Amino acid sequence: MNHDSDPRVLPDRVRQLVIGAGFGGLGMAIKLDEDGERDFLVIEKGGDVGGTWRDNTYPGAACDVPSQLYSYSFAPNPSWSKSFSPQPEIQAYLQGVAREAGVLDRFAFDTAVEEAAWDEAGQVWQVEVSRAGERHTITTDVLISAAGALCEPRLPDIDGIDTFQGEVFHSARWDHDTDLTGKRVAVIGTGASSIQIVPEIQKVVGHLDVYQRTAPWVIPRHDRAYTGVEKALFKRVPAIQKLYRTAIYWGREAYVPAFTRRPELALPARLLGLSNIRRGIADPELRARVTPDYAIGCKRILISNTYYPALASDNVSLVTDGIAKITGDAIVTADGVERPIDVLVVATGFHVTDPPIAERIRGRDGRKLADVWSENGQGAYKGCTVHGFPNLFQIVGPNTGLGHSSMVFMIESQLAYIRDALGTMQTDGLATVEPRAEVQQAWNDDLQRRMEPSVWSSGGCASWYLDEHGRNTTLWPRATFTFRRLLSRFDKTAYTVAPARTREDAFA
Ligand code: N01
Repeated sequence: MNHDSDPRVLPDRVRQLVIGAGFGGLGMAIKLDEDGERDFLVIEKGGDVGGTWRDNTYPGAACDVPSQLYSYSFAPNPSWSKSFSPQPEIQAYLQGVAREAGVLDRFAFDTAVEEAAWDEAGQVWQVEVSRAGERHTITTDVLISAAGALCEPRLPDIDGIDTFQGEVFHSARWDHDTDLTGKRVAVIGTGASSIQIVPEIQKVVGHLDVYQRTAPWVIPRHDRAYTGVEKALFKRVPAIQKLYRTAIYWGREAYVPAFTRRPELALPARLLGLSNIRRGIADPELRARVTPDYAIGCKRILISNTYYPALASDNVSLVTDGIAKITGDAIVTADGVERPIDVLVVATGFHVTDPPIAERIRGRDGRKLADVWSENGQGAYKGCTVHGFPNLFQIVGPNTGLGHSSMVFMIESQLAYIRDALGTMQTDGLATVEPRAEVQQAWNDDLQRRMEPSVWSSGGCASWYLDEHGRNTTLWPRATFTFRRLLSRFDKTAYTVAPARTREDAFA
């Protein structure tokens, strides 16, 4: 089926249905199109492409991976204004890539997946979607979830937060109608989002309280604008831009052993973090309160030159006492101190180890993916496929996250794997592929074994990398080039496959 005619009409059947239009879903659409697949549909609950880069519009939002690397290898952008791109540039980049690829006619925006259920008899997925209050069922041979790991805000469960009378919003749902000028504002959380927000809003608020539960490690941000000469060279001599990208890739990859096997190798980073504190803060007492008491790298390492100076400003208070409750107009800490505020910003992260999309996917025996994962934590084969869920592929699935390099590299590795899987299904006349249980188990056992010496396990911190069982089900514990190699070919022998009833029935 071709949707060129009217993308607003949802089809009844497509060969591949992709969930999400962020880096993963958009990349998949472009590659499917390149492979000659025309009969696919991307379902996106938001109104545009971009995923996390569409949603996170808070002041100061920017990437902490250089954009030469944090961009598709097949769509270099010679016009990045600086080494670490601000959010609006990344969002504009994704919009431009989507437009130029000519795939947007197969995107259904403002459309949410309600439930996707595997139909064993028909060997297809039945996907119920909703748009503007209307429900529609789409049948698809292959379901590709690119719903994203950092998409569903995690709101803090603090006594009384619902009774707060002022403005309250999550960092990923920034309320641009709220003018912070001269207001008393509180930010809860000191993660990657918060440390970008705090220096920006400090400039305009009347007073800012920053609630820190755990001090993050923050090292300097080596950011700079690209010169006109550089940009012109990137445009005229693409090989030079590729060289930049390659150099950044290998520079980042050199950090891997310090995270995975030899945390002591991170000493230079620790020293950088400590000197960043000294440079940004003069007060010894404040310095002590922002100094982390766990190994660097255990939580995501943050980069900023402006966070510590902002904390040291006259109109900012760092609050390290635990939050006891929130009243109609104030935050009360465990020591009984009440700090009145007008606006509350919660920068408390996302549902990563319990992705909400898993609540909406039902496998072969009718069980929800979330229920299967609730037993031992989320797990997949190659971060991509799951036993009991035939013809389901995930992009940025379990244990594919990174603390040191670009997720786009991981996404492109998964795109290659999925494309090869689809190609194999076509050439071998297969209706279904499903990873064998023992193969998936062995994959995850190996991952968990590799986690043991890592700083994420031994670094002495709690982090969103770990699930409720204390297992790291989010990060990839090896070199990223190893991930790419392992996913370079679809390994049919790891799968239970079912032939199509007729050649025409084959996924083709
Ligand atoms: O979220 P986080 P984030 N009471 O989970 C605190 C990516 N990202 O949105 O450390 C009080 O890191 C929590 O405290 P603690 C990046 O991968 C990338 O900042 O758990 N505090 C922590 O300080 C990043 O890692 C960019 O003790 C509470 C904070 O809230 C990921 O997104 C930019 C609390 C949450 O930090 C998430 O970052 C931004 C409570 N009840 C984000 N609950 C780039 O530049 C939580 N906290 C690419």
